[in-house]
Amino acid sequence: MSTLATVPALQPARLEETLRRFAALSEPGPGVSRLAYTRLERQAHDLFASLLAELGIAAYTDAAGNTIGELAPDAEPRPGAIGTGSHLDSVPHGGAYDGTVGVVAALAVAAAASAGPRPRHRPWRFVAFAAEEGARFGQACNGSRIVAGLTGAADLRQLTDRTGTTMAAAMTECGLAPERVETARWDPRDWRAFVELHVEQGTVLEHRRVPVGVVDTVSGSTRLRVCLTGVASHTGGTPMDNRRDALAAAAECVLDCERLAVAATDVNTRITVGALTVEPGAITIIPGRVVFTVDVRETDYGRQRAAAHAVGQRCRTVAARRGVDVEVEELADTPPVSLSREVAAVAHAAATALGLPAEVLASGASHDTQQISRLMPAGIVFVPSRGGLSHSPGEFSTADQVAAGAAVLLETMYRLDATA
Ligand code: HGY
Ligand code: MN
Ligand code: MN
Repeated sequence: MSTLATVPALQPARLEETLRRFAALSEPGPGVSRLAYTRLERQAHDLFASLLAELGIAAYTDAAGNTIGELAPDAEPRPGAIGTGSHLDSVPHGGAYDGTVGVVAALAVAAAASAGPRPRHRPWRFVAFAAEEGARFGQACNGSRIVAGLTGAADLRQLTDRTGTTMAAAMTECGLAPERVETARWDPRDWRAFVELHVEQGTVLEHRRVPVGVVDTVSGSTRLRVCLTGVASHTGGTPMDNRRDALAAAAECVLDCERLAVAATDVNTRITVGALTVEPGAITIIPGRVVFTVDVRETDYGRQRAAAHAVGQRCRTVAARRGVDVEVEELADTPPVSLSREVAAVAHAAATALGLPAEVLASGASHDTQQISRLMPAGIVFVPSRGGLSHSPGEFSTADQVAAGAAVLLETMYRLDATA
């Protein structure tokens, strides 16, 4: 790798140390648990702001909980800021890299850029988005959806976690201002481009032994909550031909979801039941009520909607045959997006200039940049994930892989800065 490897801020050991500091801000393990709009997420944002402050970069937190720092240009100014960053919340017992790698790399870029000597013609913004994971409230990318004007104050009062706490209440509890999130919106005229570094959360780069990925398409996701209501009754006294077993019906629905995805014509159709609750949940009671979530992913919106519709239909057919009531609720729906070819080309050229092979690929996971791409040209650079594992304590990327990604990110930012 070129001279960038000599940049102190990009050294693997330093990046790994910062990753460890963020990973320590977690509920008890295994893995990292730092859910959206919790005290721990805010502590992570405070750490981000303090690390920027050490570089002389003042950061502010907006009404939605996004934390943003800006480095002013030091050369002939050009209109429109460029930005980089990612999210600091995690799924329960997730990994130390999902989101955090992009924030740590943004800090390294801020350190390298503020040290110079290369000129900067645009404001450079460093962003930690709030509440990117849908694990708690169902909807993903909330902080970035808010800045993109896709989620407003009214929505925050509708989204609830499994305890019934609304997102608005959780935000208020964290000292944020859900009723003022409109003030957090970004003006596209104020921006030139945005680029995010993220772990791949898949196996393409590892299998092809390529250190850098450049994303062309980010999958969309439709998220459903299915409630099946049967009759809770005695497991001994109730004959098999006189049951309305909600869990047996759910089990059939879960397998049908898998069958729909496996039978789909496109490998990017992915359907998963990730959470399921059973009531009353006792060994001697036939389950009366089951609630489960369905996550439908696709790189083509037509297929995504068709797959989500097919899931609902299958659940209704199974429920009708088994005499069980069914409700299918849509929790969130985000279309797939094709990211900016311009930013992808700049990132690819940056990797090449550093002597790093780069591969263009789709992202199965959703990302904040998916929302930001509605406001400005935006791109995502991937680093490999060991075994493709993510949303798991086993999530891992080597320090050298993270350092290579951060170097590509820095070079990409300088190239975007230099564009017209
Ligand atoms: O769910 C996702 O794809 C992302 O990790 N929020
Ligand atoms: Mn992520
Ligand atoms: Mn994630």
